[in-house]
Amino acid sequence: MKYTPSQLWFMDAKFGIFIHWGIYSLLKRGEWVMHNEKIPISKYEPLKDMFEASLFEPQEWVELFKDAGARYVTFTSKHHDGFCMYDSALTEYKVTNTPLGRDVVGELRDACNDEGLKLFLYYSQLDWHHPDYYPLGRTGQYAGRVEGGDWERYLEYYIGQVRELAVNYKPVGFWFDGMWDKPDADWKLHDLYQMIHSILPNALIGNNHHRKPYPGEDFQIFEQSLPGEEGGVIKNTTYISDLPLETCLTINNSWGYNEQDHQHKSVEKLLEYLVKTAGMNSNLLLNVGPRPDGTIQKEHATRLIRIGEWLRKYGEAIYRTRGVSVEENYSVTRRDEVQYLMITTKESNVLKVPFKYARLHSLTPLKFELSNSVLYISEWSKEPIEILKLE
Ligand code: JFZ
Repeated sequence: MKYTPSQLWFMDAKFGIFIHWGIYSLLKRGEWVMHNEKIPISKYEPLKDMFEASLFEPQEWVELFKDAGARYVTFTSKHHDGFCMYDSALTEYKVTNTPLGRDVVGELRDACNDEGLKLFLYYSQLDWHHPDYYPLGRTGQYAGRVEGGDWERYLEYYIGQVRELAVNYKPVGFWFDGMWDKPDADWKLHDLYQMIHSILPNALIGNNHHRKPYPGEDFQIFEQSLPGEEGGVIKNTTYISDLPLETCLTINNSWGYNEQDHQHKSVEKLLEYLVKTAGMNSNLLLNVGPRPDGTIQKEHATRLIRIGEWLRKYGEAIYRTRGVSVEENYSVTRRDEVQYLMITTKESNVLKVPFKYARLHSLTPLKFELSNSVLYISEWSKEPIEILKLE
């Protein structure tokens, strides 16, 4: 497949940060709280009048993400609850009408520009708030909307919002989600994608619909599992296209801030995901769910800092590489003639490896011998992942 310069940049970037933040954060029970707890709009809407976020500092967020080694950020401009985290001209249900009263997407875009990170905008096509999102799909039946909205008018609204996001914030791309709520509905995808590419010809469009990519999409998304893996709760397509790939992952089990969720993956586990996604020729989009005050919980901030320390030492095995393979105990990436063998599981110290090369040296301090494509490790290093470089 011939890739565009934007797609090549994306595949070289390898690592991004996902941000789920909105008025749902105030309830500290994740981004699906409105649906999961059957909260009607009349009870949910007043949350916006409590959204102060007094410690919201986009510069600090972006400095942390840059320090983590991320090359881009994907931010929730509107999630399923329909609340807009930018200054939309098409609704009053927006962050500029809260006590915070600031254009969060605008300020994040500026902070990203200042730090040289690129910004993608997540946009939910599913909307539990809009009166014209009708007939209802699999979700949103507890919102208490009047029956009988006008679907064509909803399509005009959501495509209109994506247009204003494209024109006003010029993101590097869009990350759509929610079509799975009404899988057989006409979402006017062709018009949507054409409109975006007419305004931003180099924009990268992805859609988390869990199906084979549609024409006009520039990268393929996998949720919470490696490309090709069907996945757990969330069923991904096992079809892997030729498009650039991205795997999105939570650090714990929640996208939006969830104060009860202490299932934080270890740094070692997160590095294993980074190495395995790279071996699968995929990017890793690692999520944070800031707290209602705008700060990022320390369990997640410290893990990002540790990932950044690792990438400053071993980033050559990740950035600007392409995936070769993922085996049980190791993954392989390559850049031109150089290959990187990254051992993720230190069970056996005898590894059959697909290499005959002589010029093999390790980036991590492990003691080894290679003979006839068998690697004998006599002493492991203290590093969570052993890296051998083949030239
Ligand atoms: C979706 C969102 O619902 C979730 O809140 C988060 O934004 C994540 C990144 O993407 O997660 C999904 C997507 C698809 C299904 C369920 C949750 N599905 O098809 O059942």
